[in-house]
Amino acid sequence: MENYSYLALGEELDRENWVFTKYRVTTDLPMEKAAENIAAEQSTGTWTGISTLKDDIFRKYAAKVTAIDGDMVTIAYPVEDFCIERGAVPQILSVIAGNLFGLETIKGVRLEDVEFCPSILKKYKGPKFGDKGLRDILGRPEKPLVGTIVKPKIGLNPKDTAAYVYEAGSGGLTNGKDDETLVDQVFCPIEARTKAVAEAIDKLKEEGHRMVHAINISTNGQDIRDLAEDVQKWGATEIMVDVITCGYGAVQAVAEDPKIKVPVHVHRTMHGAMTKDPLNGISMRVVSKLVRMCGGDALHIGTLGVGKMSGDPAEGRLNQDACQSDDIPFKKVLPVCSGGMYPGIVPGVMKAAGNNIQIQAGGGVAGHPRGVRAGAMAMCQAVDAAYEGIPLAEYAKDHAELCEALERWGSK
Ligand code: CAP
Ligand code: MG
Repeated sequence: MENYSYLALGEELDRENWVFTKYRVTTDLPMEKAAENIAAEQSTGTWTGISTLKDDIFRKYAAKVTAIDGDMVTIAYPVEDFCIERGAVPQILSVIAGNLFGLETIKGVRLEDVEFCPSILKKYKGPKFGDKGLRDILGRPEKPLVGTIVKPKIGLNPKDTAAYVYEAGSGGLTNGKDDETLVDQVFCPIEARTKAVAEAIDKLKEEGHRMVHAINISTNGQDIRDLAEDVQKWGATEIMVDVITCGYGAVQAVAEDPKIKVPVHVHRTMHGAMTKDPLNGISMRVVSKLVRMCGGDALHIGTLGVGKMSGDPAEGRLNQDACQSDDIPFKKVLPVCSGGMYPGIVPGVMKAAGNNIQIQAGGGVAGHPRGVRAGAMAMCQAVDAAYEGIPLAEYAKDHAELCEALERWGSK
């Protein structure tokens, strides 16, 4: 039994055949040792030398620590370690983000990034619609899409949900969505809600306004595709999946279903459990890359340090890049900036994230002093002002709804 070394510092590996990962590691061990522990545990090793690990197995399947820069460790995994034919994210995650989090010798480890090789990417289809597809549906080629989350997040019945959507669309919003905790509760059955919202959206269309509303279908793996097909039949114009609670396979199953012909909005509720700690967990950038592979058309990326949810601007930009970069062969995911949005912070978000985003406000629409329609108008006015480079205070002089929103919440 021999003890193998997983260190290959400085070795240049072929990007066609290796998956590269970056981990931020906190440990009392020498960093090289800690990095080797991770590479071993996640590929051919375990806590001791083993008689069954032969040279040829090690040579073909062992991960390699190719760089250490302070607390940042690069580990490359041979493509053969992944079961490409089944193309499954669960197996990928068990390799790049599995047992390593529990290792006693590692005090903290955060998977910061992953770069997949072409043979793995080829097994995924990416978004059916992507940012451009969504914009085409809505006839809005350049300005940020402006949306709302129906609030309160639970409690409204189908009729009141539809009335909210109609008011929001009448105020100019392009997107509506269910909240992450609403699926098919007794107070708001999904069939009745979907049909009522579809009627509201049809009415808006007759009046000349295009809008989509994402119905949350987050449910068990064995049911989610059927539910997606059902809500589409009942008139859904978009579908929403909570990716962390449902799993990437759920997004993929729905997005790759050829019968599904509406975009998939991906919510990331519970992501904070793994993304929030800077020294432990999994970065949102990794989540974003996997969602894009699995076919999400729009994905929450945070408000780049401006809204109610934590998340710094630099991380937000990395998430945005994962949704939008040109270096992978998929359509681009529309980044969604949501969480504590209100008109006064719209320019800050657009300054940080640009125009190719969906800006969304729940409380920042429903909390307007004159109700949902005025709240929607105020959000659209804020987006128009920022798009045209006009300060909000000036624009508000002849836009009453924006003026009222600024009086209520201010700006920053
Ligand atoms: C926003 C929201 C979203 C958050 C999630 C909420 O509502 O509906 O779920 O955006 O955060 O319930 O908080 P408000 P993230 O506009 O009323 O805040 O997008 O960061 O995952
Ligand atoms: Mg929500």
